[in-house]
Amino acid sequence: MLEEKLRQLGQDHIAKLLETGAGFVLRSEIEKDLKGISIPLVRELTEGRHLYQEPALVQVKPVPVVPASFSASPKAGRFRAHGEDLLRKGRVAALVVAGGQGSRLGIDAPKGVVGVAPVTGKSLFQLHAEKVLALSRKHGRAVPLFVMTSRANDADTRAFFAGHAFFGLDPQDVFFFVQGMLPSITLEGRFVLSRYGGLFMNPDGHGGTLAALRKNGCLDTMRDRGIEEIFYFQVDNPLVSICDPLFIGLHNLQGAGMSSKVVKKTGFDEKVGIIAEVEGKTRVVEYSDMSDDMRYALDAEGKMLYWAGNSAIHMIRRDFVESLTGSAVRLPFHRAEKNIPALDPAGNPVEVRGIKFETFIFDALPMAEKSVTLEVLREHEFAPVKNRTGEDSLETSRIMQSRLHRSWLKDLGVEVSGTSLIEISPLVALEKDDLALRVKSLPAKIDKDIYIP
Ligand code: UD2
Repeated sequence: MLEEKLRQLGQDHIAKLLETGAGFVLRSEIEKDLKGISIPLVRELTEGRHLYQEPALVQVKPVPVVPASFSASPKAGRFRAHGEDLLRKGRVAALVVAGGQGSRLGIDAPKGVVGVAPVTGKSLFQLHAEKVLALSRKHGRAVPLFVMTSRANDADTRAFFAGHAFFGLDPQDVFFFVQGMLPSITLEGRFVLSRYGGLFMNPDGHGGTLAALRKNGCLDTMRDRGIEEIFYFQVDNPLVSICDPLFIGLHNLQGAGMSSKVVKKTGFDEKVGIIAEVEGKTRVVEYSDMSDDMRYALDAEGKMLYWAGNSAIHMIRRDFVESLTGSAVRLPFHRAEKNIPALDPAGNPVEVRGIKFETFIFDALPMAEKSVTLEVLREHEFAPVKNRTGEDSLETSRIMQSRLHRSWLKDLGVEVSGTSLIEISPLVALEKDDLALRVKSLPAKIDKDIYIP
């Protein structure tokens, strides 16, 4: 019985409200909220267990990084060819985490529907889907796309894909799966009554991807389809080079469980996590966990020592996810305090100070026996859309997308005016070499905004 379950969780105040039949408390909503969540886990979290502990950061050093220049070296060929081979054999899936809303951008919709392309205004989802389609055509084998949604945006995300005919992808190759939720609690460990009559819940963070893959049967689907490797990326980065064969090859040939792409931090104070070796293990050290000594540390040449910024692009072996989610090992929960819109025991709207719990995908890195870290150039692969204005905004991202495409055209001998916005469809070119094959169809000179479809 629901009241009993709540009492087991130490949440007598909600049980009592249910018993008194208060009209603003909806039994059906609370039942829905508690369905599928692990009662022991929630109990332990409210008791302060399984929480992330800041690493001691005593034995820390930079992680060995494969430099961006490696990509142009003759040695890269073997790894790239291996990655391409895995794509041809259908061994790789793409996975985008898209549980977030576009609230920071001022829209109440899944972030993936935000229009970001510099000329056409194509959405993030369209750009990602078209890249996956182009990749599938290029390698003669469909690359399945897994889309992680959250309770708040699952229906809208599915409707967006359906409403756009899956952007040309075969719907059989697109898999939506919903991440888990956790109740937020007050500073005293009590559940919060939401304004909708249920509990105030929050998505369990992008680390929830791993458990959600198992729970929703995606790992079985992957196994049935022969998928061995997962290319993981965030919905907000339109420049991501999905299933980059070099990255796949480096990670797979070296037998890594989880690998990462890093970009050079723009400066000591850029607020991104960095990848470092802590007590012999590769891990992300969050910006907020770095001491000043670490943040401003210099190498022998006087350059930033911890420059390897986490781009949140990873390769993850399917069997690594299987072993993690099939064991008692858990990703640690990070707690974040925030103001929560709630109802008081009399049903009046109030704001309470509360805690949400989230796991982060990168906390799986130290659990992998091996990990490869590959540097990529920010201007080629990383232009996330986070804010409305300023840094990492729609504007900066559009400029970066246009700049990259302009550089491809220029390198192929096209004269391009400095002010024109340039957009090349992923269906035409995923990289410069693809465009080189079509060089004859390109204009000799471009002096206005142009979309090359
Ligand atoms: C993340 C990283 C940061 C840096 C940056 C790169 C964390 C804590 N920080 O910062 O170090 O690498 O990205 O862009 O991750 N998401 C879900 N479900 C959730 C939470 C997030 O699907 O419960 C997705 C979300 O849709 C987005 C991505 O994860 O695609 C990142 O989420 P964010 O925008 O909250 O992360 P951010 O920018 O704080």
